[in-house]
This record gives sequence, structure tokens and C-alpha cells, in this order.
Amino acid sequence: MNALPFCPPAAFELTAPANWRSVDFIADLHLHAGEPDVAHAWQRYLLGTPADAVFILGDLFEVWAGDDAALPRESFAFHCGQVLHAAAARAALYFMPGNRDFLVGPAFLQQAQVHMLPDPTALAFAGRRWLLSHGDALCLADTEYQQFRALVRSQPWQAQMLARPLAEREAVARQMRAHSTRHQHADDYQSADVDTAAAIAWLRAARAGTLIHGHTHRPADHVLAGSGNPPLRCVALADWQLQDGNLHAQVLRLDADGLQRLLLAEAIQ
Ligand SMILES: [Mn+2]
Repeated sequence: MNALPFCPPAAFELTAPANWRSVDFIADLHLHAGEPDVAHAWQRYLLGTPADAVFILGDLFEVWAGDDAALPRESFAFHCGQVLHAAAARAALYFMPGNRDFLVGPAFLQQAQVHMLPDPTALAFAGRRWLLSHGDALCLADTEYQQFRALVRSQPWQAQMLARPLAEREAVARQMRAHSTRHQHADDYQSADVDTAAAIAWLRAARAGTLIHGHTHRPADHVLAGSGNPPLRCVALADWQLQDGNLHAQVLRLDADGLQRLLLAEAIQ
């Protein structure tokens, strides 16, 4: 039996300033230089959204080997930093690490004028509390991944990793990505979903009514069975991707009326 559902992590507390009227949530864009159309769409969105804040709930980048990858001015990572910096002049930007980009650090975020957001965070907005998470820590059925996660999210592992030359780190990141892709293509593979008992425990501990997460790439909005009355809710974000040349991208917008799922064209002012 896994003890995790019964000892939820303490959520970081964020209270929205009184002047915020709407906030956006996006996740799992998996930006990389090989898919410039997704990066362009993301740029259009960030520079066009009317929201007062944008919460990026992990896996903004397909891979992140360290903030020094964003130093060369011709690099894709540097360009993304410039986009964030420009967008930060219009809206407050928050970044929560995902399982692909957990090595994004304070150097890159400070340069880009983006706030680091711990996982999980309890956001107080519109008279309610919303629990934000990438979601991978809640996918408990994948025990192999949870062991891997505990290792790579530990301070000693990260310090050791970041002490290596960038080229070595990029090679390790490629290996990790290849391993995870092989794992996903195995015949018996079924990607884990957020564990209901754990989600309920996290929500109760944070005194929040709705969990908003990414990672699963399975957009959904459902009541958590057995969560009592009033029922607790779980909302999964869509990923952004190109399919047969068509961009699939969604934004989840929250305002005083509640949550709304928007297509990219609807999300831009
Ligand atoms: Mn993920």
C-alpha cells in the first residue's frame, strides 16, 4: 500500500491580487525547436491573451538540460525566454515544473520575469481555492515512474546533474526521453491517471474544491467519486500538439463565472 495519499504535501499559498479579473492555465506544450508551429502559436497566445495572469502547469518544454542552454542568443531556449519576458510585461506569468522541464531554474525564470510556482500550489481566486499541480506526482499506479521521480527531483541528484557539462546533460536528457518513449510504446502500456484517493487527500489538505492539473494529456472535468458533499472536482488540461498539420491547443480560463475551456482563437483578444 502506498502511503502517499494519506500524507499530502503542504501546498504553496498564492492569493490573487484583488485587481485580477481572469487567469489562464496551460500545460504540456512540450515546446522544442523541431516544432516551430507550436512555439509560434504559444507566442501568439501569450502576447494576445486578455488574462491578468497565465499559469504554466509544467512541461512547457519537451526537454530542459539546464538554464545555461538558454544563454546562446541563437538557441531555441533563449528565444522562448524572450517571448516570456515580452509577455510578462502584459500579464503575471507563473511556471510550475513538469516531468520534462523540472530543471528550469531561477536564472532562466528571473531573466524571463516569470515566477516559480511550487507543486502543488493553492490559489485563492474569485472567492474559492484552486489546487494547481502538474499531476505526475498523483499518478501513483506507475510505481516505476514514482521511484524515478523521487530520484530526479531530489536535491543531490539535481546538483550532481547540473555540475556536468551541458553536452553531457543533453545526452542524459535524450536517453531519459528515449526510455520514456519506449516505455509508452510497450504493448502493455497504459499511462497512469491521477489517483482519486490521493487527489481527494491533496484537495482536503489544501482546503480547495477543484484540482487543476496537466501531464495526462487527457482533458477531462469530473467529480471525484467518494469526495463527499459538496463534491470535489478534478480538471485535466489538454496538451498542445500538431496532428496531421493541425494545431490542437486549448486554454483553461478562470474568472468570477468559473472555468471555461477555450480554443486558441477564442483565448486571444
Ligand atoms: Mn508531464
